Amino acid sequence: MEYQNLLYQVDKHIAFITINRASALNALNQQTLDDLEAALVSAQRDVEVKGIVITGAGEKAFVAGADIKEFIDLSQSDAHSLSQKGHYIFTELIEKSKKPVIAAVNGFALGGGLELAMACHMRFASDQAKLGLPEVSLGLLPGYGGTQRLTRLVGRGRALQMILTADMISADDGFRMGLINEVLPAEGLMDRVIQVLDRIFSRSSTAVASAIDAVNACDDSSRNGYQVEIDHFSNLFLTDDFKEGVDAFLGKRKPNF
Ligand code: CO8
Repeated sequence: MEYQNLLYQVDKHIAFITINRASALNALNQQTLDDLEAALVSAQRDVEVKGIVITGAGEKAFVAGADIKEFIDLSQSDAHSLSQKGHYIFTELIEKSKKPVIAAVNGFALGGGLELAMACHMRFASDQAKLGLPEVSLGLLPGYGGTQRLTRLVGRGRALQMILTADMISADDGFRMGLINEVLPAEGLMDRVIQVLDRIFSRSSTAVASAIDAVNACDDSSRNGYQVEIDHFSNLFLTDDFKEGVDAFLGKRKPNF
């Protein structure tokens, strides 16, 4: 598969998706969104892939937002379709992914870029990263899920402060408010992300997928999250991984999932 604006590489069970428009600070134009969708579908279909990392090319930016230069030609209905498309990719292909998805936030994560990071299951950031939802400074508001996901992650007061002021915050401030899992020196960022994924890969992938779905149910008003947990928990009793996990514990050995 040829991608115009991203790099896709699979190594040791990890699909690395690198948004590759460094000259535009990796802004998500429509082509990049198409590439991202195709790369995520490939990663989901590839049985060799157990986890996904999303990052940005270059040292300056993760993703500096949707491509503002494309906005000029958009009608209201184009903007609606594009927002809807972004929501589909971020929710269905990232947030609901059965394989863990980690954002390696290597620089500016602004607007649609922070929204992309927030759709991922975890966010690890370089100490140089800057985060923000600057859309109101353009006469807009976040359009790829930011009003909802930021509010869930950091609470209404802090979400509204970030959204209404349009100010950027540091990675350390993002860590303090629960937006960022860990802050690392830039040179150690990817090693740490790989280390975390390897740790997850040593666990039961079936249980991991169920846990992601149960946690997602917390934000899904159409489902009772407690019931989802009960159903997944009991269904896991039917799996080989459960038998292996318990057998390994009782036999005082490492499980072989
Ligand atoms: N879109 C298009 N081009 C961009 C973007 C962007 N979001 N961000 C940076 N660039 C381009 C610049 O135009 C510049 O290009 P050129 O060299 O051709 O002039 C190049 O990247 C380098 O940028 P700067 O020279 O501005 O670099 P600085 O270091 O001076 O500043 C900043 C870095 C602070 C990150 C600055 O570039 C900036 O403020 N960028 C815009 C950030 C922003 O407002 N993002 C939000 C966009 S809106 C959005 O994301 C909505 C999401 C929902 C969409 C829903 C569907 C429609």
